[in-house]
Amino acid sequence: MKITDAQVIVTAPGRNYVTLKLVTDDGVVGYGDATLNGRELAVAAYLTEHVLPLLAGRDASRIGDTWQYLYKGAYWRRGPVTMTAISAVDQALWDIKGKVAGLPVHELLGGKAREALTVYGHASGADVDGLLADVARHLELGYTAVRVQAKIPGMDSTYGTHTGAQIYEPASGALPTEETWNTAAYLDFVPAMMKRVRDEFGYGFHLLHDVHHRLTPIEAARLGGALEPYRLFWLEDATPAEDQEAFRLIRSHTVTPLAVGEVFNTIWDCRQLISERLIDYIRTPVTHAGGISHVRRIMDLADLYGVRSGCHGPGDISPIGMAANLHLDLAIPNFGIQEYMGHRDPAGEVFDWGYRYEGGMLWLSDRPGLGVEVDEEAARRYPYDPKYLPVARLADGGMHDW
Ligand code: GCO
Ligand code: MG
Repeated sequence: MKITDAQVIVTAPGRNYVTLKLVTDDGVVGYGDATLNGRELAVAAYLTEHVLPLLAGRDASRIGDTWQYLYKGAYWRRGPVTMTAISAVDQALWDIKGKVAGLPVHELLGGKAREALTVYGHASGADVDGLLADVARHLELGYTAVRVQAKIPGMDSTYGTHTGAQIYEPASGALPTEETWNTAAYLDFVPAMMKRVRDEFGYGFHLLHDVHHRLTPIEAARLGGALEPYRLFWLEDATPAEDQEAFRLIRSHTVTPLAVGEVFNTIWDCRQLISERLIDYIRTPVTHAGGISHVRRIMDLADLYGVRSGCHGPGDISPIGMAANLHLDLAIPNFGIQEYMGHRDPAGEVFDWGYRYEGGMLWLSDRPGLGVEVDEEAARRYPYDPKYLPVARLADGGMHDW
């Protein structure tokens, strides 16, 4: 079973997505998600120029060997662009293997370890009242876990919040928009926001919050302590994620559970955090960290240390990458929770995905492979549309972490 054709599909149905399509000599088609928000064409070019020529004629059944060939063979290891490209190949090969076997990928990973996957949804608001209305909406929809964010008073805009019914879209503008960040205002606001949420809705559901890497370790320690009465499921990305040792300081001050890892791309980024038990949830998704093959190794390492999964699942991971997360989630022993934002219209015109939301959980269909099909004609109707994530500056103009 040889790879005879390969193609990179760039399309923007609601937002940009990069998809790798591999075809075998038997006509089996596999898809992989290669979307790296704001840097889409770097991965598309990496695949087209440096990976596809190496795949022609390779045995599509040898997923592990192809992975090692692309990882070790490049000499330049790791990094988001490389690891997203390798991930796309890995996903497409798992998709092909599943289709050839007539089995969903989770069956190839050992089969279901649970029936469905508990997800958390995103509630947000332009103020706390707006947030409360959105939390109520999520609870009515059956969510048992809700991430809460609201616009911080005194700041012009706050990342991760939306006002309309559509899910929020982090990337906007042909150039990055600039947001002004104020740590003191944020640290005062978040505990008060959490109190309002618990006072209104009680403790019968999980509450999560994302800091987007904006605090120093001691600030994060203070926030974690201040949030203890509200019993968070997790506090996410409290500090810039590349500084693994920072978590030691946070950990020594608070029992609020910690999650990190959506920007990681290999097991090496997570190793110290996991083996020193500095975190509770590892968020590295299939799309950005070498695919199912590599993220499975991360989750295995995490399981040894009692760390559970909480894969990144924003709208900027395509339905293919989302499905890949879900197949892995379904099979691993240490599943924790799955982020679920959904996809903006008209993504459904291009991608036909085999999972559905019901009762606070995502349910995978029995479709073989990853279970997502791509309508290439529809993809052509939505050409690439350059968009960037915003940047954060302080009031004095200095760049801030995010
Ligand atoms: C999350 C996130 C996202 C990211 C976005 C970047 O937890 O879902 O932090 O909103 O910022 O995916 O591309
Ligand atoms: Mg996040």
